[in-house]
Amino acid sequence: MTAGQVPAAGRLPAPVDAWRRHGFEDAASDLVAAGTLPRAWTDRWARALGAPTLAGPDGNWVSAGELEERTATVAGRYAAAGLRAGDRLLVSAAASIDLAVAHVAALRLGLVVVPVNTAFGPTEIGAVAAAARPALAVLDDSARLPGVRSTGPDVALPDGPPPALDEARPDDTALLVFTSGTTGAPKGVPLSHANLLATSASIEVAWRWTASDRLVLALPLFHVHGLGVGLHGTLLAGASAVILPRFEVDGVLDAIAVTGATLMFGVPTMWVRLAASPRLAELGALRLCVSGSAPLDPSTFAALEAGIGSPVIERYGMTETGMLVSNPYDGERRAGSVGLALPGVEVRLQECAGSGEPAGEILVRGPNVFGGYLGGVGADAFTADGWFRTGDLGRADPDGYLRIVGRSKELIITGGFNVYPRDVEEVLRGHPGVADVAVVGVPDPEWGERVVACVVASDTVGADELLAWGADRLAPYKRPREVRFVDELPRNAMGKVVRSALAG
Ligand code: MLC
Ligand code: AMP
Repeated sequence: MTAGQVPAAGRLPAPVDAWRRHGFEDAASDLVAAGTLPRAWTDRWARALGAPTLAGPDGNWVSAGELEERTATVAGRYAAAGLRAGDRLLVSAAASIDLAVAHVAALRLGLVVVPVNTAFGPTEIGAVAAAARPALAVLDDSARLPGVRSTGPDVALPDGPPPALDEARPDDTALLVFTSGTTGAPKGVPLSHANLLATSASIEVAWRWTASDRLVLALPLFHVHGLGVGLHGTLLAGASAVILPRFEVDGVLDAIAVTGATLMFGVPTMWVRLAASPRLAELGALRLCVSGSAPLDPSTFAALEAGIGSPVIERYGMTETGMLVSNPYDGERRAGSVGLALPGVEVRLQECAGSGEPAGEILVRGPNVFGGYLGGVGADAFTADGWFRTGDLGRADPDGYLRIVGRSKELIITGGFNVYPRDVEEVLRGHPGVADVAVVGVPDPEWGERVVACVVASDTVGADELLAWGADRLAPYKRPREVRFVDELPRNAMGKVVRSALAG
């Protein structure tokens, strides 16, 4: 990679200019002026105490005033349990109002929330806990994490005196998200209050999110999509959300009909399933549908547009950066493109040295971008002049619309969940019948990519045995769906496995 090379065709327009053309006028807008999300949220609540904020599938609404009281009470319980600002709270449970309250209460007290995938078994959640050292865990099932003090999503701990609230500073860490590392140990991504606020404020502007909007939130609350975009954005806009414990096509459509929802956010697998429903046209009741976390196939985009009557907005983001690029609300929503750099975000493409390709690695900068991994690992993730290297490869259309054309990082995205090939390879290599293995993502119409293990066997071993070995040791979404036996793995001159040759 050479520094500073910006191919003319890959230069994206200055974000404010681009958005001004699509109706975003406030060039001087300071996205992080409110300081922190808890401050911004409580300001909003105070202005409309009776406004509905969150409801569960039963349709019972929690008002802004009630949300303020419930989060203050739970924050008081954390404090009475000995937790102080800066302490870490590990959170892993299905989405619910209680869970949202537990999360917002933690941010109001200045705790650092460590969200963990509910599919993680004891080994995987244990590895995160060992790295995060939480003072307390909020768990759907305490047996998942023995040895760590825990409570349920309702935080049914003794009440305590009212603690100081909403005093976190913009630079304080609010979220610590662990992505699996290819080195085996989980890699911590600290996101500051200012980072989270910048993402929420940027999409509020870009998607014209207002207090009259109502989101169907069927995403898990342990990733930035459900948490940082869905929940935080709803509360910043003073809007409301129906929180569903899991995604089901009919459950989402019923919730839209019953609650008069206006927004739905989802990963492409959700949109593929909705597009196949005979009830697809019911999504036409919404003001806006947004897809992200993985590429939306243009054929799905077209099927949705035909069925709903208007095109979805595809957007692009990352845990480390929050939201980066989005198709415009007004103006063309282009299939196969993630759109324009969001307000406040700078994007550029850096050509791969000598590749001769018009595509380059996507580099980003802005108040939404984190400051670096926990413990200073992965410092090469930033260029010398402070741009974050996303590991995604992009190409810009002449008018600045960005297309994601591949990844330079070894990552499989299945149903919007990230699978790091080496984590799965390590598990399979532990089987005595496996001499060598490469795990790849194979294109799949529903999941985007499907996890496939290419195995060089050292002994007589069947595919079923290896699949069962993986099933005993890996969260369901990481498990290989297929084993392909090969005589040897294709390697380049450096001895590195050529994964692209296996992923067909
Ligand atoms: C579930 N399974 C998966 C899977 N999800 N397998 C592969 N990939 C996945 N993502 C497994 C189940 O355990 C089950 O295994 C089998 O697949 C079928 O289950 P299902 O009932 O059909 O799946 P379902 O529970 O409906 O889950 C599908 C889904 C879910 C799409 C609703 O995966 C999901 O909520 N995805 C959202 C992920 C997300 O929020 N990503 C955001 C990351 S943030 P078995 O073995 O029992 O058959 C990010 C930044 C950004 O990327 O830009 O947003
Ligand atoms: P995560 O680490 O879970 O936050 O996943 C971030 C990754 O998801 C990005 O680096 C991209 O590879 C991918 N991603 C997110 N949105 C999109 C999108 N709209 N199109 C293609 N890839 C996406």
